[in-house]
Amino acid sequence: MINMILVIGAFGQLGTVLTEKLQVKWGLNRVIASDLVSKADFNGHFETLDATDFKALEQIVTKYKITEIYHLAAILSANGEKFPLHTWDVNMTSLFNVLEVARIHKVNKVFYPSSIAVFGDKIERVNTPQSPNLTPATVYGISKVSGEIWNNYYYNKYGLDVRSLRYPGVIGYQSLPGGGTTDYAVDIYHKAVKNESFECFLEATTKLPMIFMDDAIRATIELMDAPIEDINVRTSYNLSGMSFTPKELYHSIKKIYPDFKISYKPDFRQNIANSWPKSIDDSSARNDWEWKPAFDLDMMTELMIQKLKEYYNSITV
Ligand code: NAD
Ligand code: AKB
Repeated sequence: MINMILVIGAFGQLGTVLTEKLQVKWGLNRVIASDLVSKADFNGHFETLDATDFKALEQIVTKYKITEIYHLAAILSANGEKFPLHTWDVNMTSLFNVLEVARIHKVNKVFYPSSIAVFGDKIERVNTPQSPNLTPATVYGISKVSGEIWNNYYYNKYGLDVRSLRYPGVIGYQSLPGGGTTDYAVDIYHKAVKNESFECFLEATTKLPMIFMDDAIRATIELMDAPIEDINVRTSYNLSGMSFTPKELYHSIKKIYPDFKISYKPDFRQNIANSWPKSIDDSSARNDWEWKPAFDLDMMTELMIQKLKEYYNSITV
């Protein structure tokens, strides 16, 4: 059977990079990108889609005979706290639509991104295990825990092959983040490269799990490619890249920009960060499908700065 891929939320921080990788892997004609609005410079097949609209989603799935869905659309942690009920509605309605369309139209595989936001204050915050007591502090986290449990239900009841990762904060040069608590770790690089100082909305010592975009995308593709018998976690796999504080990130950047300046002005996002783990035990992913991150903090900093310099030079000439 020909594999046909649908990416929902294709123009977000992760979708931008994942869609391109999937186009390279499967070919331009096998990947359908979708999002709320189109983008003029996008190269490939695109459909405008609000994933909370069941009929619109079903039409795309039948039109292209979709066999695999990457459901990336969501409202993230910081934006979610501004409109809790709307966030619940978007995150859950879109997931139910994806699960139901996939079940009815016999889609082979679904990818669902979960998050380190699923953990709450009842956990070991260092090396947080795969299956602790989940009591998330944000509506975003509540929606992700609920999503994980529904995925598990669809797998057990209908045999739907839903696979999922609990991404840490994702850091990449290709796209901007969309309203999360870990966004500072992308924004800081842009400021450094533009020779501006950076005001951080988290305290200097707030350690959080993070991952470089290349590792996050590779993990996604490796998980989706893994033989079905190797997938033992049907809620969502813990995934680890690295862990650092804003101060440690600042010092990594200062090795390249010694005059770079940072100040700290914590806001409401500090409380969210305080409820999240400092580091993650991802041994289930390592054991089941041989996950291994490649990037540490200094390697990531070097590449982020090199790529962002190229980008800013290209738009100023
Ligand atoms: P993002 O906010 O950058 O992108 C989300 C995309 O979804 C946007 O392009 C948006 O237009 C689209 N979208 C929103 N509502 C939609 C709807 N109703 N219908 C269709 N499209 C809609 O998010 P991201 O950072 O790319 O994250 C992608 C997924 O990964 C999300 O589910 C997020 O929870 C998860 N995740 C991200 C991170 C991270 O650090 N970026 C970490 C953990 C989990
Ligand atoms: C956010 O900060 O909301 C996301 C996430 C870790 O889920 N980056």
